[in-house]
Amino acid sequence: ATRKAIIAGNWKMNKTATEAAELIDALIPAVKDADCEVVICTPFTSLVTAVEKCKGTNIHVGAENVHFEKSGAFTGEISADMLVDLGVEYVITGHSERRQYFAETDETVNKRTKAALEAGLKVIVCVGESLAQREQGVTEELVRMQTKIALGGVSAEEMKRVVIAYEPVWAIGTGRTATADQAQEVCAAIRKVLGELYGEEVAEATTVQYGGSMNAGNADELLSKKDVDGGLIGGASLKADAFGAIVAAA
Ligand code: 3PY
Repeated sequence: ATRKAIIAGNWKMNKTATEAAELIDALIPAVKDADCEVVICTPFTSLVTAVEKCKGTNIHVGAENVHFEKSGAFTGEISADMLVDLGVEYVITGHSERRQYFAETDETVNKRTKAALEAGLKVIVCVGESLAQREQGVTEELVRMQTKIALGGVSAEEMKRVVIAYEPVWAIGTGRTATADQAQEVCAAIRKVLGELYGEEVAEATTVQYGGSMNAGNADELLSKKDVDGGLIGGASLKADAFGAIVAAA
């Protein structure tokens, strides 16, 4: 693909801040020669460490979630301004684990995405179908709808800071990966929706990642596809050598 490829690690609920420091020390040399943009999305508790350690390196730091209100009585939540103030650059919205376990809906994904963009963050918006939905043949319709709702009210200008991650739910943390052709098909469908919403220029410029058990062994083939512009990496992002190999493939 001609667009900027982004390889982003999604650490999920892994690594204490102490462990994060050790992993980042190993990641820095492993990704320093990257041709793509490299991002690590860590738990909130590791963000200060990550921002500090990644200063002056080619690693960009992101959070895994953000609340949509600016401040107030929302016990336990973190606002976009709080992330920006720490020096955090990216945030993931709508990961399927948040949809599945934390009552995330297309509407709240949209609210989080808009709040994050308004605060100046770059946003990795996740969409993807379940196994039942794929088997019913509604993958494309579903992903089109998720993408449209998530981007409601987002301007073409703001799209410069939006990345879409296609993550089939059946491939997340299961070790099952979509085939490169399946990934290509849905990433292309997402780009088509972006074209309908924002025009060809924005659609062609937007990074669309694949996520779901991407690893050092399958990254090459997935990333060789025309509309697959990088990856959102789960388990393999927790090992410096595996993450380094995926980055090298991009
Ligand atoms: C996975 O690879 O399992 C992911 O969910 C990446 O976000």
